[in-house]
Amino acid sequence: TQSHATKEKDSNQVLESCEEPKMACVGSSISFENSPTLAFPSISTADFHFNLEKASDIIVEKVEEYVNKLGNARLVLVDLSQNSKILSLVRAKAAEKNIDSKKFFTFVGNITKLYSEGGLHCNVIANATNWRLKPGGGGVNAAIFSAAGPALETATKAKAGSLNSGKAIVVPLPSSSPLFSGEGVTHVIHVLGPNMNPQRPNCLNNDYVKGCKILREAYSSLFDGFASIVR
Ligand code: AR6
Repeated sequence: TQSHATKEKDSNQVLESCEEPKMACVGSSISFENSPTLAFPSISTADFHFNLEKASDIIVEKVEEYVNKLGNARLVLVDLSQNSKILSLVRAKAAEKNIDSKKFFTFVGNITKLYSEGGLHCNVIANATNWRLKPGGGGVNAAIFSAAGPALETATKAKAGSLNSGKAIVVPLPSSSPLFSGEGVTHVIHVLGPNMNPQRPNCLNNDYVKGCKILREAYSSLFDGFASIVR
């Protein structure tokens, strides 16, 4: 319904003015609950067969690089299962770094239902897409295009017809999309990661020198895209 988006807008305004009792100010520490939040899946590690150890190093490295540049905005790595290997690797590696756990954490849930099923407000979600920026194909791409309805395909086409690997593209989600009205998602950022799956286009044949470089570029491009929305 429209009411969620309205509710969220109101509480953001409250957060800025810091006046209401409902307000999430406790002493001088401001709650991050209504902060701009990017939920992102682990790029390339399922259908694209990218090595999980290497991917988890890169995720933690890039989060560490960006998290303090983003003000009070949050980054959340999401996966479907409690047993997700990539989530546990990233959690363990992030714990060894000096990363603020309010600004970066992992979350188990469907990225298209984070608010309705998980109570987590994420105004921006990332999609691990394909080079044609087309719906379907399985994984998180199929889930996001399906949950967002045709409005996302139209809005995506208006921005670009294809994407190079290592790049991301920010797509504002029309308010007619159920992801906007039901989940409070205002933007989808499509990201194309490196592909190690011989059954998919542009396979890198286990060239992890290239692959890691492209995955780093993909996360930089994703987080730069999120920063451009937050600003
Ligand atoms: N919610 C949260 N996480 C998810 C969801 C979901 N609904 N679905 C999958 N994941 P993948 P890739 C996690 O395969 O490896 C597509 O067909 C999943 O467990 O979606 O970059 C595209 O069209 C994993 O951790 O993306 C491309 O052709 C992560 O999301 C290709 O797959 C990424 O898995 C891209 O492959």
